[in-house]
Amino acid sequence: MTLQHTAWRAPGTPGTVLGGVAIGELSTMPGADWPLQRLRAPLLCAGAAVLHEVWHTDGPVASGHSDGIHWRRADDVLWGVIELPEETCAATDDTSPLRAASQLVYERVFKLMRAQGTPHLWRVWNYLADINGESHGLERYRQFNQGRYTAFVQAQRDTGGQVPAACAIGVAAGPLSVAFLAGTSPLVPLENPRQVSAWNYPAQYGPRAPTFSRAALACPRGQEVLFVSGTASIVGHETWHAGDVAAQCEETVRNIEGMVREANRVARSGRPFSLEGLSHRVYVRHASDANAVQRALAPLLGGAPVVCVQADICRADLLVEIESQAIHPMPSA
Ligand code: 3EB
Repeated sequence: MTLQHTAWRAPGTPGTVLGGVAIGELSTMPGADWPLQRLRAPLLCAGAAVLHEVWHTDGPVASGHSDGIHWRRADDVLWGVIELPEETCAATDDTSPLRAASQLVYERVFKLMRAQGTPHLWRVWNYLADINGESHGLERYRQFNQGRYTAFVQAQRDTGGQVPAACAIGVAAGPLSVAFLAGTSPLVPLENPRQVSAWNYPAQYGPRAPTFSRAALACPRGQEVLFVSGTASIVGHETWHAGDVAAQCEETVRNIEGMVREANRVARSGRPFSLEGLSHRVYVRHASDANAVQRALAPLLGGAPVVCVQADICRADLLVEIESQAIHPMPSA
């Protein structure tokens, strides 16, 4: 099978679809008969109200609904999407609804992965409402981290090291929304020498550290995919350039560059990964910063495809976050 990442402006595409995401701010988001994540956030630099990004495959697919997860399986890859309104999750004395919802979502994902024989979680896209809001005495992003961490522990999975690439992003409203790619083969997790591993963040960032790798290489049959996780202006474990969106863009790109370098030390697909060869999704906290972000990034990303979305970042002092990916063919044996 092959996996392609393409963007287009209207639903409907040739080939077989594994799954995808619709990004935009329509009151009624488009539907699909394949698992589609809805990222309910304003597009900042597209000529359309809704943009689709779709993973294609050229082989046969199996689909299903399990525990609220809409999934599709093609050969050695599983794509799934789950939306869970946290209101449906009961709070207890020490568990907020969001924390409970986060744990439940990941428990369901791990259960499906076991059933499908795709035990390796490659990449996760997490979207939650009001990510910087506080309730139950804790910022909501930190509640999400608690629930995610607990699910990893209970599934007897690594909570540092062999963990997926990911992003965790805030939207105005809506259910907790998680999309994931899992596979039959292990990923190669990558860490950034400029940054403390997120799973090692000190307790000042919350009682449980985030469970993600800075980047990962995954190998669906015949291909090598580089997933660079959501990346921000963090050096060591600290936010740099608070209040300066252009400088945050530059620091973020330095971090992505670092990950591209790490990837090329271990990549097996031959042709090196490069900043210009990645496709990027940029989350901008303030829509009014969109032009400044585009001006800062244009000379750095060398004309690579960029999609800009207005969304909240998981630290209140971060103004921008960028995630990137590229798919390379493996040289045939
Ligand atoms: C950071 O570097 C920024 O919790 O899954 C980036 C990517 C971030 C993933 C996650 C969070 C996550 O800490 C935030």
